[in-house]
Amino acid sequence: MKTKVLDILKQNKTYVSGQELADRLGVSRTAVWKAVAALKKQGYNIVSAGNRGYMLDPLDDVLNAREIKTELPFVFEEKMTSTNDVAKKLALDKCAEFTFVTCNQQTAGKGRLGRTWISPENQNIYLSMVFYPDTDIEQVSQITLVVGLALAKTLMETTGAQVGIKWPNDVLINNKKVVGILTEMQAEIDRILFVVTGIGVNVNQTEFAPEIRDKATSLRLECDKVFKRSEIISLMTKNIKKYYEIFAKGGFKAVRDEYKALCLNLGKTVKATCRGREAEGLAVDISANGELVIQTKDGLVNISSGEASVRTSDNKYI
Ligand code: BT5
Repeated sequence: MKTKVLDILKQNKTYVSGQELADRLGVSRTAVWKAVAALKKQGYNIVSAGNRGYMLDPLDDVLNAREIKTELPFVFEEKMTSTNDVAKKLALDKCAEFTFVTCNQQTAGKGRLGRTWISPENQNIYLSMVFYPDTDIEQVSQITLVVGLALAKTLMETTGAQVGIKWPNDVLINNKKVVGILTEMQAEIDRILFVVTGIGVNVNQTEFAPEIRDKATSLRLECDKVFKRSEIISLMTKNIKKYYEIFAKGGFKAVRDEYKALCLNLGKTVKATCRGREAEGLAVDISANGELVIQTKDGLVNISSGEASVRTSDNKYI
């Protein structure tokens, strides 16, 4: 009943009277009123105006299991500590490949190297997907690049904005971070048990904490529009699976050209650090293994993981 009321409200961009809903569904107006009250409790912003009836706020962005349209298996919960941690538990129980988990809020969102991912409720996407790669351990870091590419493509398609990838794991719009990616794995010496890649997308957030205000942004801030997280999730999970399958079959080199075309580092001066080693110079290539190739004053240096800040045209490092 609730679903049917919601479907009708979604189809109509304007008010639908309680009587019309009752007639179409063959129930009483009280039953309609109760269904609307229950939907509101679930977070749907249904406005009611006197005798005009009910309307679903067109800017509504409710994320729940029902709104996510996908063929992939997934778990949704309102709140999780970190979607990566929940996905890792599922992977230990051998869930299907491409299972994803997502929620409205993380209470312990993680960045890389023990950093924090700020994860306020009901505005952004927090999502992790499980993979069982049949590759060498050295290739696992390439999964971050493949997922970054899938995300950049998704956001370009969704927003039409100029989206770029900052090697290895950030997706930026206007030089500000809109997506962060964290890949974790469990492995034995010669066997990968599973890989979990977590993605945070700033979607409708408009205020950022002072410590990240200068470097973070959201789709809403950049495009001046409210986006529906469920639609982005449907598309991004499809794209991640698509690009992962290309990678699983053909290796990173199969997606390298597409990655390079969107990589912001290339042709710019970069400062890279990898486990305490530093390299500075012109970023000239992304290798067939996904390494950042830097022309330093001492010759070419390949960096396989780590950070790489990029010098922008106004001489700032981002
Ligand atoms: C990342 O780390 O960018 C990886 C972020 C991965 C987050 C997802 S959310 C779903 C899944 N579950 C998790 O627990 N994590 C993943 P890193 O490159 O280390 O960047 C972290 C830095 O980005 C922080 O130190 C802040 O400076 C900044 N930051 C934190 N929260 C941010 C946000 N919401 N938007 C933009 N920047 C942020």
